[in-house]
Amino acid sequence: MSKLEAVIFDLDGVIVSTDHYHYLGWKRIADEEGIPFDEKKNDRLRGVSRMESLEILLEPATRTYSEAEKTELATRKNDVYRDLLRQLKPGDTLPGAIELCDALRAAEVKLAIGSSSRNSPAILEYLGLDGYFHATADGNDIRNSKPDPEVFLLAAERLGVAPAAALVVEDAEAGVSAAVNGGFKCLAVGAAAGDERAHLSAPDLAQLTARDLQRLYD
Ligand code: B16
Ligand code: MG
Repeated sequence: MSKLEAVIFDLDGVIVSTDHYHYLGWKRIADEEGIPFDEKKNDRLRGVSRMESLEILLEPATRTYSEAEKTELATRKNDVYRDLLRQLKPGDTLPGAIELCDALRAAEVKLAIGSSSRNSPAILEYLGLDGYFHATADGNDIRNSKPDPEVFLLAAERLGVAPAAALVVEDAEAGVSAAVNGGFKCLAVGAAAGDERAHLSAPDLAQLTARDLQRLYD
């Protein structure tokens, strides 16, 4: 059996709470278009690509949208979201995230980001974390977003670690599916905590030690 060699962290909802900014961005578009949208619906967008998120948002729409209109809506949402991201600064990480990363690093476990977001590089830069992770893979690098495992497989490949020796940390149902589909073990946090497919669940990363994660591979 493999020992834990790497942890691949999802970004939005695991390292940083940009999920609320996504909600505010989509909510603005939904309100302008007269489409019902709430936090519960927003949970379905976690880990899902921008255009697939738009398709989910448009499900209750009373008219059809052309491809050009969809592109315009997604661009408008991203402009609102990018504006909100500018508030981020070093330290704006979720409770326990960096402490756990530092402890894993001290235990010589490799660290990666595996995110669907094309805005990942900007987010990591605002947080002062560009260069902190040993590898990153994000929405700019992949064709198939979660629940396809592509982003996590790419992150593992960039680390030089086999999926069986890497743990994925996720806050999204689609992300837990991606981890399982890729042959990774999964720690589910936040909105995904309690997902029965996960190997461990926690409300956030604050209560977890590096040893808690290593124990899954003993
Ligand atoms: P963008 P993650 C995901 O990030 C978000 O959870 C999801 O809500 C978003 O639609 C997706 O990134 C794409 O984001 O529009 O910035 O490219 O959770 O995979 O880190
Ligand atoms: Mg997420």
